[in-house]
Amino acid sequence: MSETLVERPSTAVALIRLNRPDARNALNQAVREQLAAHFTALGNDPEVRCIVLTGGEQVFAAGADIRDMAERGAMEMHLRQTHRLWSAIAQCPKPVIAAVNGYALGGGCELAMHADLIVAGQSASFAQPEVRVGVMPGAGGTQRLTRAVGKFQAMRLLLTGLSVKADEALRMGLVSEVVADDQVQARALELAELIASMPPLAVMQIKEVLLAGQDASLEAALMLERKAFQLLFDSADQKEGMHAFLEKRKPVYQGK
Ligand code: CO8
Repeated sequence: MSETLVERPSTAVALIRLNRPDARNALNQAVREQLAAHFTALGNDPEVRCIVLTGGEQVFAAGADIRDMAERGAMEMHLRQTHRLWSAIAQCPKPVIAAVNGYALGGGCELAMHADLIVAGQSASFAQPEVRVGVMPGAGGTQRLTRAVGKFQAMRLLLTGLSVKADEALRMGLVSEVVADDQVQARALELAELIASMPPLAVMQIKEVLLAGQDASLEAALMLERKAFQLLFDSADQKEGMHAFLEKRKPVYQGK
């Protein structure tokens, strides 16, 4: 049985499932390689308009695989070049929704933060406990967490390894929505279908500009936004969306 599974709940929505329940979905190199391959393939598939990532009903992911790291040296870790695998997820042009039940710890929390939306179950918990095992986050935890929740909450989590439950994570800005535990996947898929019904070129431009703009000056980011906004006026979907509104009918988007 593969450690990650891909399902297609509909033509436009793909669901990636982590499948290492015995190790609480800990991320070993095989899982990271499979995730990179899935996100690359689905990102390139013109039929796919939104991707949901889940660890199932019990646990999202308990972090990088500690058994696999415990005896490694610095050069071995360096030569793994795992940042290239994480980049494949970060660079996915389609919106990604993390559906989080249970623990999202360490690399698991970092994985969730690679998504564009996070839907969490009421009992989900988030933490960056790397400091408790002698290291620190290595897949964006110090940076993406700070961008999501600000310096003082990020420092609290990163320096202590304390975990936050879903409601607190929502208040901090670390998750998008909290729902009942048994509704997480259903709600993530519902949001995915809603996003998939939107014009895909506009959706991808919004994602690209929002993420690139976060790391640019306001002036540069506003220019990125303006250029992307103007670019969309060359799309058939812009004409369709506006004409459909004026003609009081439902738009039919083609991604062109
Ligand atoms: N790595 C490897 N195995 C794990 C991990 C993990 N992170 N988490 C759980 N497991 C395994 C356990 O060893 C155990 O295996 P076995 O049955 O063979 O003994 C099995 O999963 C079940 O675990 P528990 O018995 O502990 O289950 P509980 O339900 O009691 O507890 C917890 C679940 C709370 C998730 C607990 O297992 C735990 O605290 N896990 C470790 C959490 C942690 O510290 N995560 C951070 C890891 S470091 C990290 O993520 C660095 C990220 C850097 C990314 C960049 C990489 C290049």
